[in-house]
Amino acid sequence: MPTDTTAVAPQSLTALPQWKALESHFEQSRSVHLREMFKSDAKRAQTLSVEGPSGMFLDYSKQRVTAQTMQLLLALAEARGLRARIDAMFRGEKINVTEERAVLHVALRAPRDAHILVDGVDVVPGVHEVLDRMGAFADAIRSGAWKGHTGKRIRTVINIGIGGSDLGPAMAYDALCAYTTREISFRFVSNVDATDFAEKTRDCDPAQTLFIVCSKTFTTLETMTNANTAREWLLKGLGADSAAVAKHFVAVSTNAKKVSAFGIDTANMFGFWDWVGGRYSMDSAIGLSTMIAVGPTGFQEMLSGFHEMDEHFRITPFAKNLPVIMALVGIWNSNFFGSQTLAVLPYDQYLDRFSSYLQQLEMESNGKHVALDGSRVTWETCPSVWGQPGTNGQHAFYQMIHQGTRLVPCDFIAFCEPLNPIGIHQDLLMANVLAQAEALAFGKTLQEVEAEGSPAWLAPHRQFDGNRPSTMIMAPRLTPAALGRLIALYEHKVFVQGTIWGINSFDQWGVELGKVLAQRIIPELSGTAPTPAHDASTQQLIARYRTTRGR
Ligand code: G6Q
Repeated sequence: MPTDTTAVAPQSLTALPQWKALESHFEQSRSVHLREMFKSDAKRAQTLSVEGPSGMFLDYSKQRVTAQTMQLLLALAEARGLRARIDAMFRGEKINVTEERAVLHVALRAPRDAHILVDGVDVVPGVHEVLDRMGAFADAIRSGAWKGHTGKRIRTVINIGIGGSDLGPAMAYDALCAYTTREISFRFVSNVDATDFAEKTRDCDPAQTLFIVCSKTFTTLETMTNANTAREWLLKGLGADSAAVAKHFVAVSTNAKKVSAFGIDTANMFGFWDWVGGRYSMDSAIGLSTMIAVGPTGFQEMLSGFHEMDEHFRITPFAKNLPVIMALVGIWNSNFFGSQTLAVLPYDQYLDRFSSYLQQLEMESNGKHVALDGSRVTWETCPSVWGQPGTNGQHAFYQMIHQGTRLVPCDFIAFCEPLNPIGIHQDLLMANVLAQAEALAFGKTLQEVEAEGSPAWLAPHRQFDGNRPSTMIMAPRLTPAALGRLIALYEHKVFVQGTIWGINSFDQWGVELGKVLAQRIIPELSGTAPTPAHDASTQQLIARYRTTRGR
């Protein structure tokens, strides 16, 4: 088994004196209401807030923590060797032990003059070489210099990929929509359900469509199926031979052999490396659609934002370190308050897909029950992560957050300056996010409800306990750089939590399982395989499918 010199013995987590200290602190402080915490400490809002890079402000004073809680959590982070783990990641050590890989998404946004070594080789020049090629290609598509097979310019870019090769680019396109060219439309096909491909291409002209096939492995069932369908659609639409593929397909992959075998010239391939995990890859060549949409300069701004947060994470003392604080607050909620979930609620319509993106980042990274040494963890790990933009959610699921029986910690994300300054919309948006966080924290007592004139029988229904924790992330404006900072914030938060839980945040064996399971059933559905041998339930469902399809 590969050794990782910085890994702390995972079994020790709940036996650590720092953990025990947190347990007794929890027993003493668990029933204190946020109302009392604010009343007894006039400086609480300032003490439990921190300003990060470029005005990114984190107010966690509405979390059920005190300065002492934070000190104890910080001591736990130290005991888990967080400093050494961060340094090991940035040094390019192979901290992804189960895949024997370095974890270097931070190298994707390192400046040109930086040096980061993997197996003695500096990876930074390679990163910039690919960025430069992407830039030239993006410019050619944006300017119309790149022509399709019939000589027309490209008007639709379709990214074909799934999971880490889809969620990041799709999210970033929405998030940065205000900065995108409107000359080209961008679409994302991921699902193996043909509906996805059919609906995304129904109004497209093949002569003006470019497919970016994004797949780290270039073997993923969904992506290869969609890519093959796209090739057939293109050739049929153009009545052309396979030479047309070169003008309408590019690939983003680490697997040049498979890319060639598909028929894409490797001159039209943009590479990345095994030290970039799928869910950490949106700022690699996987972001080619993003770069075409916002231009090389916009993409570079996004990378600078990522890098700014990387540097903040790397050098800022933990007590003022945004990702560390967010991670520790999350540990407090999950492992001590026992919350099973985290709602991420951006008050910005452009961040419509942000929670889906985070869902993968957090749940695929830290949804693990095996510790680094192979033992089973005896503590909770990743909560389920979900959400959608406010104010929409307020008219749907917030009821449960306010008055349900479970504790649902929330991350609110808000930007002060609107990107579409129309009327008073922005003030209304901000008033809502502030009001929600306030109501969750302070609630409304029975006395307050009765004082408003509610009859006694109705008052309990209108009463709010409050004491429901939330963090507010407030930034000046949603820009490419701000998006980079925000994503890096969550990436590093995930890493800190994985370090404390003693798990590998960078493998995904659960995903690998899904990639092979269906393979066995495919021929059984078509009736070409010998009699299926499954459990009785699966057997009955296969039979039913075959009958319905007349097989
Ligand atoms: C991400 C995961 C997973 C992966 C997809 C697509 O971290 O590994 O979501 O990105 O399964 O894989 P390919 O890029 O290899 O097609």
